[in-house]
Parts: sequence; C-alpha cells; structure tokens
Amino acid sequence: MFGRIGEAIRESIRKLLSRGYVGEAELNEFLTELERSLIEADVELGIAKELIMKIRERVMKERTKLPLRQIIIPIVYDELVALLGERTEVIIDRKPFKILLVGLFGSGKTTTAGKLALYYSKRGYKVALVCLDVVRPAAYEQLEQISRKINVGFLGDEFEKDPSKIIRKLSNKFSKYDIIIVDSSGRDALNDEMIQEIKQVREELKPQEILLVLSADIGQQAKEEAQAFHEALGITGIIVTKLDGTAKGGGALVACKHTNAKVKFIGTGEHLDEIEEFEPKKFVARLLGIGDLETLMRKVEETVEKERLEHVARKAIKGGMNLKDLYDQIQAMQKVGPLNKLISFIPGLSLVKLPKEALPMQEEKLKKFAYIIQSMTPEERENPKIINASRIRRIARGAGVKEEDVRELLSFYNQMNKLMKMFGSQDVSKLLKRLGGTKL
Ligand SMILES: Nc1nc2c(ncn2[C@@H]2O[C@H](COP(=O)(O)OP(=O)(O)O)[C@@H](O)[C@H]2O)c(=O)[nH]1
Ligand SMILES: [Mg+2]
Repeated sequence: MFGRIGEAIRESIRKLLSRGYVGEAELNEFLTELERSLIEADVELGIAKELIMKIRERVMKERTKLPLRQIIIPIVYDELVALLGERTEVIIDRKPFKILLVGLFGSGKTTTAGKLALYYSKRGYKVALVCLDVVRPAAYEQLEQISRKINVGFLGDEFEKDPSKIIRKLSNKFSKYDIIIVDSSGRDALNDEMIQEIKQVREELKPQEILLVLSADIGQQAKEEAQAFHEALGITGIIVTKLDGTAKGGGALVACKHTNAKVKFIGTGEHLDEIEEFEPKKFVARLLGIGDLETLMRKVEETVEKERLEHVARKAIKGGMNLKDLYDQIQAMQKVGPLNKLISFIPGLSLVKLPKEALPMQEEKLKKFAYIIQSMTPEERENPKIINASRIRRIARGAGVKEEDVRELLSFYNQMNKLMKMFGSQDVSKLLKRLGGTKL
C-alpha cells in the first residue's frame, strides 16, 4: 500500500516479533524505526513525535499486565487507527444522488469519476458520468470513452463552454439515473476563477456530495489544499488518489484528518477498479500486514456469485472449508486479479515475505492446485481427510502433476483452514496479541 514504507514498517514488526526477548531497548529501537517510517511518509514531524510518545506511554502503562512482545503491536494498531480518524461513508439516500468532483489539474478527477461510476454500478446502481470540464481540451472524449468502457451512462455537451448552461440542458435526464457523477474543470491552483465556476455549478446542480480529489504525492501539504477548498466551497469529503505511486501517502491521509472534511475514498492504481472506501481500521491492518479477510471477501464478491461466496466464507470461518470450497476460492482469486494484489488481503500471508520473483510462480501454483482438485472425486473434495497415499498417487496421475504437488496442496489447504478459523474466532486486536506471542 505505502510501497517502500509499508514494507519498512512490516520489516520492523517482523524484527521485533522474532526477537528472543523484547524489553525496553527493543521497544525503543522499534519505535525509532517506526518514527523514521512515518516521517519518510511525510507525516508532520510534531504529529509523528506525539504518536510515538503516546505509544511508548501506553506500552509502559500496560506492561504490568502482559509481556511487552504481546502488547506493542496492538497498541501501535490502535494509535495508528486513531491517527487516521473515524470512517466516514458516502450514504446514497436519494435518487438521483449527485456527486460533484473538484480538484486541481492532474489530481485524478476524471479517472476517479470513472472509478466511482464502476464502483457504484457494480453495486447495482444505474450511474451516469457527466462532463462539466470545459477547460481541458478533449475532456469530453476522455470521459465518454471511460463511460463506454465500463458501460455506464454519459451526459455532456461538447460545444457548450458554460457549465451552468450544460447542467440546465441536461438536468431533465438526471432523474433516469440513481447516481450522477460530475467531472469538473481543474486549474493549476485554487484561484478565483475556479472558485466562481464551481460555486455556480454547485448552485445549479445542488449536489449531495462535493468531493475534493487530491493526489497523495503532495504529502502533508494536503492539509492546506483541503482546507482552502473546504473554506471556499464547503467540500463534503476527500478522495486521495495515487496512493500506490508515492511514499508520501501516509502524510496526505494524516493531514486530511486535520481539516473538517474527511477522506471517503482512496485510489490505489491507474485501473478503474482500483478504488476503495477509506476504512482506517482495514487500512492500518493491511499496512501492518495483518491481512484483511473482509476486504478480500468484498473484492471477490464483485466477480463471483455472492451467495456461493457467503457460503464459503461462513464455512471457512467455522473451519469447515473443504477442497471444493478452496477450489471455488482459487477460481475466484484468479478472476479477481493478479496475485500480488491479493496477497496483501489474505490473512497472515502478507506477514510472510514473498520475493517479487516468486509471484508469477505462485500464480502457476494456484493453477496447478486447481487441476489437482479437479482430478479428485466429489467425496475427496468434501472430505479431504480420506485422501491417503494411494489416492494421492491416483490424483497426481490424473492431474499430470507430481505426488508432492498434491501433498503441497493438502498442506496449503490445512494452513488456510487454520488461518480462517483464527480470523473468524477473534477480532483483529486479539489476533494481533496472538501474533505478538508467536515467533514468526
Ligand atoms: N498510479 C495512479 N495513477 C492515477 C491514479 N488516479 C489517477 N491517476 C493518473 O493520474 C493522471 C491524471 O489523472 P486524470 O484523471 O486525468 O486527472 P484530472 O486532470 O484531475 O482529471 C492520469 O495519468 C491517471 O492515470 C491512481 O490512483 N494511481
Ligand atoms: Mg480531467
């Protein structure tokens, strides 16, 4: 998520947890590293220092109850979540629900408009994209192309240069849609011209949400930018884009908390499905490498039938996942996208350091696993316990793989089952405590 910085934080955690003894010296070393990572993420110095102080104080206070090793990571988790603030959702409560996107040139408005349209249309809403960018040449074609690609409505007027007139012309078409997403003109900076234009658009459109799109690479400057937009236009929320491409994303997210508008979505890549609602708890869990079963499930739900997955999830969490379920899950994972993206969602797996070169091989492996499961009898899939040596031989022959591949699948299955069970029975902080007690 934070690229290099996430990796650095997880490395510090791994180091801490793998020590034979964790005392005050080890705690201090860990906190120094964490502070360095935060500052590298462009979190404001004062805020970073205060956070580290708070963590140290809490750890020292609670150390009487439990060994240091077990309390540090849960406290870090809590404090980072508090640093990022509460989750604030966009609630679609009327039709048509109008979302106006504003922001400077290149912040990612047009891309984000497409992402939001796809996000909501996947959730069953009838969505239209509206082009009100009258400044950038070819803005109309760009948005129209996006709308065709993701198969949502598109409204605009290529030749009209007054956004208010465009809205008046189109407004009778809005009611055909559940959600209207409006892309507006950017500028190099928030100047009077831009403020006037957006104010007029706001008057005419009467949007339910005015979301500021800002790029994560501006780091802690996000505070000033968000504040200026908030004061001038009364934005209702923020979308931070390009979190994938910069080390400064943490600073940008933290900075937004100190304005009155909250981050509602984050953009994590150039592709149109790379957007998610901003949920501090999940975000921090992933940052720390705790994995995230719920997010994984949600991603997967989008591509395969919801019902089947709910069934799998329920069984998995109860520890009753069989190989048929695992097969469904492997298929779903293959549909959802490249494995390296998914890795960070799978509980436990992101704490395991995977060398970059290993990823293509892992994808191959999943394919192999799928063949192996296909070569089993329904009975074997239902109840993997019955798979003995002679069955392994038969399955391997049928799937055209080695016997050790079959064994590897079975042990992967057992591990997944264990992890799922652990995830289902505990909330994140309990899980963390448990991890704290485990040598990694
Ligand atoms: N890596 C990455 N690139 C993004 C993201 N969002 C937008 N971009 C890229 O940023 C550039 C500007 O985006 P655009 O939507 O045209 O910005 P606009 O001028 O505000 O409309 C384009 O090259 C996009 O592909 C993101 O979340 N991650
Ligand atoms: Mg644009």
